[in-house]
Amino acid sequence: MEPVRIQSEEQLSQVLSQTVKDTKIIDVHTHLFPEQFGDLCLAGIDELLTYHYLIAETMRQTHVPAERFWQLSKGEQAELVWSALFVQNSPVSEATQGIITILQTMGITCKNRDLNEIRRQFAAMRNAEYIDMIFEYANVEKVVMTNDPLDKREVKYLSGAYRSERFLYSLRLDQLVNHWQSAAVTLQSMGYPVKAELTAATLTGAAKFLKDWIEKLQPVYVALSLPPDFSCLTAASGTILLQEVVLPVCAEYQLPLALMVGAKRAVNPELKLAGDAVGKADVGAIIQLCSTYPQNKFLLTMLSREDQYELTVAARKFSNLMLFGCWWFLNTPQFVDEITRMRFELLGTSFIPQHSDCRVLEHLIYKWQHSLPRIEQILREKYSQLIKKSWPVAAEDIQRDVNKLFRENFTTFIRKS
Ligand code: RAT
Ligand code: ZN
Repeated sequence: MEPVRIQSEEQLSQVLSQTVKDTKIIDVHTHLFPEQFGDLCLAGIDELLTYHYLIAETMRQTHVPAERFWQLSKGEQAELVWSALFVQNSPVSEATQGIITILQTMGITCKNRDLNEIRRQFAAMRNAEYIDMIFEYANVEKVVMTNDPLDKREVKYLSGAYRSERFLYSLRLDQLVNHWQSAAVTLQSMGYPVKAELTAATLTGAAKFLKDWIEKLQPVYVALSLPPDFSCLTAASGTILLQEVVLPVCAEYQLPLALMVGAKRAVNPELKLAGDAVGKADVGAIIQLCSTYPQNKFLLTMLSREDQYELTVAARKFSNLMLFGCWWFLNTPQFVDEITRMRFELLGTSFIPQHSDCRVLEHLIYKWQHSLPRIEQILREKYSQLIKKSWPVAAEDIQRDVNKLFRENFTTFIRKS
């Protein structure tokens, strides 16, 4: 049967929205954990309010010293955030609007802005199907976790036999690569024959650690965040570990390396997780990696707005480079719109438009509800231009494209040959 051509703007909008609704998302980078991971599985209003994005904003609106804030219990911290950002001020920032989106979607009322009332409503909803319900609201099928066996709180769960179709492993190497001195001590305690100095035996020991965890977890990719000043040309221990250990092991196992570049860690260490900032990085270093290691695959996102254009052009040149997401401070309406538009215009549909970076389960709702309509709107404009120029656009074309953007570009990229 001939595919049905879309004839009008109205029909286009209807088919596109329905297709987006019908396409279950694979969320390629989150910090979520399943219930089996005990206290690492975060959910509920107090966890939502103590998200580090909101803590940073609270510190600007109150005069509470950071040290005092960290002495408070989780519930007290949540109360302070609520009062500072939702009662004493209007929740206009992206992260505060996210909370409002979650409340509205879940049908939670907050007429008197009473946090206890909201807590009661959240508690009343918790049941065995709660996680299913949140995934359903967000239209997400699978999420990729961020897993670090060098994290003391996490390793006990990773050592078990947990496997799930919904929560996929990724092996995060920030501790190993960016903090080798302390990682070496932990590796020694695990029985790996490594030293602080990067001797040949130490590099072999680090590679063995990596291989053991790849075999145990079967991650969908290996991941690493890099500072803005990352360069392949330095003799820093991180650069050596990346080139001598991580890239060869990734190539051997045919695993993509996800690089997240441009976070300036702990510019205000008092704020802990909330104390990281951003710096412009060097896209030249990424080009060098992609060309020097053609047998490796790179998933890539950069944090600085200023890097986005160069990075998108770089992606045109290397098929082993897959861009993903508008990361962290770029996950705001303005930047999602700007960056996604540019990517469509320079890369067609060959990129992964967004990931959520959720830390708390219900984040899935707002992160996707805020970005999806923007991506959909840009697509609508592009199809509309095609239709106006008499190019045949069929529902099947739209389904193929949307499926690639939210699922297949990722599943194809991680597939082993
Ligand atoms: O977005 C975040 O929550 C950041 O703190 C980071 O976790 C970042 O996404 C990362 O993965 O390093
Ligand atoms: Zn993250």
